[in-house]
Amino acid sequence: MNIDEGEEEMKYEDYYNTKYKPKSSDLICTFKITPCNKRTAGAVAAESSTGTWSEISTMSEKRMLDLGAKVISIKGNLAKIAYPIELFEKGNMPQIWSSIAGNVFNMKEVKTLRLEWIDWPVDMINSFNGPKFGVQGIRKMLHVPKRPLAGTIIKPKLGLNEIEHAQVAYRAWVGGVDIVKDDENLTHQPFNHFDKRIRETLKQRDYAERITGEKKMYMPNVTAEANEMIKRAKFVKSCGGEYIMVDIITVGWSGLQTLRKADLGLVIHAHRAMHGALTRNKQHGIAMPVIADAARLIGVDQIHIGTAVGKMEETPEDVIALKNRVEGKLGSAKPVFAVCSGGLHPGHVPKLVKMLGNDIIIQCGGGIHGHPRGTKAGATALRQSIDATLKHISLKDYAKNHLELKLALNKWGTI
Ligand code: CAP
Ligand code: MG
Repeated sequence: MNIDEGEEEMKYEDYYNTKYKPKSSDLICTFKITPCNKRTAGAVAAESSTGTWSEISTMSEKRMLDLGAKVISIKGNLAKIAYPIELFEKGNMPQIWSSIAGNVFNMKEVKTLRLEWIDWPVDMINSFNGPKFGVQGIRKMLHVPKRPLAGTIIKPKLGLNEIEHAQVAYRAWVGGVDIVKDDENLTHQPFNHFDKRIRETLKQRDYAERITGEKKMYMPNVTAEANEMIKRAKFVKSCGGEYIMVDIITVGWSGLQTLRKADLGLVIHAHRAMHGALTRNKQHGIAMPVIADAARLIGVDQIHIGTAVGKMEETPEDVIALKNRVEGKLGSAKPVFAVCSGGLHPGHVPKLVKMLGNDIIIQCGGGIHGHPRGTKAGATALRQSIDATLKHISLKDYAKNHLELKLALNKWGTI
């Protein structure tokens, strides 16, 4: 640290400043730090703002600390750090994360570090596009004002050709799902070309809409290099598509911002493949609400939040907190539609609705395509389960005169 005449050598503890009154324009992070004390929290504040490990001769200590982040509180292993907004480039999510979620995770000063929560200042929130549609916009597009939406993922994840893919989608739509999506790793493979898949599947969507009289949606996966994503999204739009899905972690904040800023008028579904590498360890990494905030500010319309009852590792408390976060107040950003997916089948619906309410999209992959009578019956069983739940009839009773649901419960049970 810089040592003016007679100044003491600067220390990480200098970034600890509980007398600092955060401005409303500050961005405030809550970190779980092990061990958590003035030095370690100060080190996180320094390294994520203006400081480094040594005194320097290029700036006075006062200027470094004035502009720098301040540790404003330590409670147990949680430290709150306030960042003057001047440290960031508004509207630049990659830069914000390079600061608050960059080097700090690898510093020897801390044994483990987890970014648990961000309080975003309005100026920062307003520097992003935010969701274009959100929950109400999607419900309006689908003409489904209240009930949970039913979705499926074409399975197997990979391997079907374009025609087979489209036929499975058709069967799911006529069986009763509202939304069909590509799986997270299906993009443009030798056995399934993007453009042909989109054309064939949207054709089947149109047939399914005519047969059922219901609005149906297809979510093609546009995950790719940013320019290619824009090209693919424009192609989806040119074919009459209304939705795209993107793997937000693997494309990164820059890719997602590029896609959103293209403002193509398409609903953006955020798949979070790879999030577990960041979120699963409760001592080290980044909590999912922080990732969801960033995706929402950039402007996704729906996002996976987990299920607590399916195949992925998460607690009901985490899933409920995440649901509350994605639809809760975040400046003027629209509420984002929570997507429950991962090991779900029709027997899970009552528990999901009880835990999370009706504003959820229930997606079943294996839980539809693994139905004893096949995809169409699996989709029907999911809709029957949703109908029973909304009518407050037990699935067991409803299954007495709904064969598809009965067969699903025989195979997978209910909880
Ligand atoms: C679910 C899924 C989803 C996961 C993602 C899969 O398929 O398509 O990608 O739900 O997890 O590939 O596993 P199944 P999360 O219905 O067959 O399990 O929603 O937790 O991000
Ligand atoms: Mg998947």
